Amino acid sequence: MTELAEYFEATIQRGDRVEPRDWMPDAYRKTLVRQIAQHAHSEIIGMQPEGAWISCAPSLRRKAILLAKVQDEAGHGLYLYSAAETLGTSRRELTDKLLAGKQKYSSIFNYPTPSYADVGTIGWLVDGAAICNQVPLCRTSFGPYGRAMIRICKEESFHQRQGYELLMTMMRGTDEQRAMVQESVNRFWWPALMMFGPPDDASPNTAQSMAWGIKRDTNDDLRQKFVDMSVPQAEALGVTLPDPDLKWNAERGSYDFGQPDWDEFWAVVKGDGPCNAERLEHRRKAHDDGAWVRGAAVAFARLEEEL
Ligand code: FAQ
Repeated sequence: MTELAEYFEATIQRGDRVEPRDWMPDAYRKTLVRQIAQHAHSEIIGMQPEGAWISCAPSLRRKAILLAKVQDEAGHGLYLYSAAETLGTSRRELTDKLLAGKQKYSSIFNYPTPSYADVGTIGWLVDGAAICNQVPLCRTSFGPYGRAMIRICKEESFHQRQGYELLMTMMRGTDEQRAMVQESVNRFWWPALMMFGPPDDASPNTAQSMAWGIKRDTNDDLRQKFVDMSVPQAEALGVTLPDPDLKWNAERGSYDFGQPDWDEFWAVVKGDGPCNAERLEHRRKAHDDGAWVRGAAVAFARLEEEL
């Protein structure tokens, strides 16, 4: 092992951060770019399902909250693309790969949002799952990624609370509103569990990512934590979770629960989900429509250099 590789290993073992100018194995860099890019793309594509409700929000207050949340997601995408740039990959390169279907984004954003209650359910369950997954990532071994996560997690907490508060308000409303919430939770529960990735024994990346301190917990451990956290919240809300196998296991001090449909998960990840084509098409159009802005920014930068 070279001196540089030994220094890298020692940094990881001490639990210290690896910084952009430090030597790192190519595979470590590649894994980070893969995970950070997928995460950034998820934030940007993730603006679409809720963004569709901004113009139809039922009050000015709800509209202002939703607008702020969706803008936050754009900001999260930018922090993450910036973190990836410190590893030597440009945002342009990553965006091109996303648009060419060569890089992934979270499966959850390939599900439709036909009901206004979905805005609340996404906040509660999707942001809730995101927090569960991302709080440990604040301690990830790569400095810029961990620091971006700290800021993102603070905002995700607000997102989760606004979703839960929206659902709570609907649950205090009419029978029809309560039915809307339950229907939405029924659709989003299993896809939310899928956000943590495949079961550990079908996860090719977990072992190495844990050894490098990129991931701090396994997919199954985080999924369990999310279930344990969500069940009392569902009870307080007055909704049922659509899993007949869900029950408290006193011995383990955790809930037992059923498995999501993993065939559906892989189909969605491979591009065959209900909204994959629509999400990418929308993103491509937004990218093309924004070409003049990027062109103007480059022209302005050149002009400044000349002055
Ligand atoms: N969807 O070996 P593993 C948000 C892929 S939160 C799609 O277990 P890994 C906030 C995986 O990439 C959502 N693909 O992989 C928000 C790999 O494929 P590859 C984003 C998935 O990386 C809320 C293959 O399967 N959060 O956006 C998924 O060790 C509301 C094998 O899997 C993050 O990205 C999936 N669910 O673990 C925004 C968090 N799961 O690349 C708007 C950071 C797995 O080898 C509104 N990422 N795959 O071809 C992570 O923690 C990890 O990357 C995991 C996957 C846990 C997602």
